[in-house]
Amino acid sequence: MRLDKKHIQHHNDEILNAHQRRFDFLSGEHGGLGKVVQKLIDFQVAIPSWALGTGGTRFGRFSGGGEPGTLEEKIDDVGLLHSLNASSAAISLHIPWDIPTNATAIKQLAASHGLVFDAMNSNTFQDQPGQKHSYKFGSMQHVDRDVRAQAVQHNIDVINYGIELGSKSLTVWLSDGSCFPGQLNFRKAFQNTLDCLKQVYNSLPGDWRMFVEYKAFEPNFYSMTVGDWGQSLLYSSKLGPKAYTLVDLGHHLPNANIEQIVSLLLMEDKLGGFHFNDSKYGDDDLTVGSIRPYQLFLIFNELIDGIEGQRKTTLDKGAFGWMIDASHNVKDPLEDLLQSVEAIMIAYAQALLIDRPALEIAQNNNDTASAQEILQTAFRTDVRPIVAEARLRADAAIDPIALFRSLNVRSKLVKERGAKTVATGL
Ligand SMILES: [Mn+2]
Repeated sequence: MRLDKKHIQHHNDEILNAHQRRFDFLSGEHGGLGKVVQKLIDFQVAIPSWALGTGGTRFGRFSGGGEPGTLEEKIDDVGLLHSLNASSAAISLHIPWDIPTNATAIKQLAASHGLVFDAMNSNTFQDQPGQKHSYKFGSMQHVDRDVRAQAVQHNIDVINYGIELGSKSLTVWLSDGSCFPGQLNFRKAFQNTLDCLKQVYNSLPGDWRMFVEYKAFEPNFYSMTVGDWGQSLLYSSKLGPKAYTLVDLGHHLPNANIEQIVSLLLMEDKLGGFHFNDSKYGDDDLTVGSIRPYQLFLIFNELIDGIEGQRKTTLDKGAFGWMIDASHNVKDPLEDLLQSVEAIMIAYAQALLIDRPALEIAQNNNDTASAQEILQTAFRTDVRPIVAEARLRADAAIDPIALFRSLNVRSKLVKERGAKTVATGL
């Protein structure tokens, strides 16, 4: 379904006065909010096709109904999100779950929603029907060269689908690893994986980038062949300048200092992008900012310091892949995604309010208390009116979830698509 512009207009008119009062108060407190608002308008976060349906665990899955059953419907859902928040102008596809049968028509449909295609994602963590070789014991690390060749060819196929759609990057996440000591020769696994990644890298078009995503554990529970940012950085460094490390917030061991990892990857010009989510225990794939909003804020602090501070460019220039990678087991996926994008925008806005010159002085004076005060003053500012103002200026909804609910979007989708549709390939 498509949102009628007049619904947004009506919604905004109804709450405009209350919003304006809050935004005016903040404008009085902080100078230069116009620039902050513009940065928020320019910042776009991609939505992955697989986050549009209900997720599940290995114990079960409870569908909410009305899920997009086709690639066209997935694009429609991201289009809906984008018309509500004006911050979700890209969709990230997963092959083989989203193979386009008519790339031209799919591109046109996406363009009609104002969407482009973000990173393409390959899948060598599942066996597909009719597939010749099994990935049970890994893909690119596999002891059998035929399995490795199959994994390489799949990634090349994914690149070719992406070329047709106008994508410019490939994300490779490998579930490869081992569950028990002795199962795997670590060095051979690394070498095999590197050789395969090199073949994929050599198939990248000149203007493409490749993101090597790491994960500490699961589905393998003893070793992962791309297990942490050090291993990913090793691969991406050996591959070349088009290869980067991708940070998924849920893919670290507990209490890892992700903001420090981000700052070092940026310094080395090897940060490819992000998969945003949140977690309490592991790869929980919870709504961004729902558990550790301060960590998210500290990450944006490093992003701004490393990108806008050192390199004189901004976060919105398309040099990085920003994507949500979450799973929604108990919430409406579309509401969850609206909350996730909002949380990202809030963290970004708060980080933009940090008094950077004062922070640098505090650091140079070893004034630890002041440094903390400066960060937390920004973090404790309620910036939601700034984020809402960015949406208002971009012709989107001041309160996207309220509008989503008042229009009964989900029940309309259930009516349109049925209660038993399944969106993901999992
Ligand atoms: Mn991810």
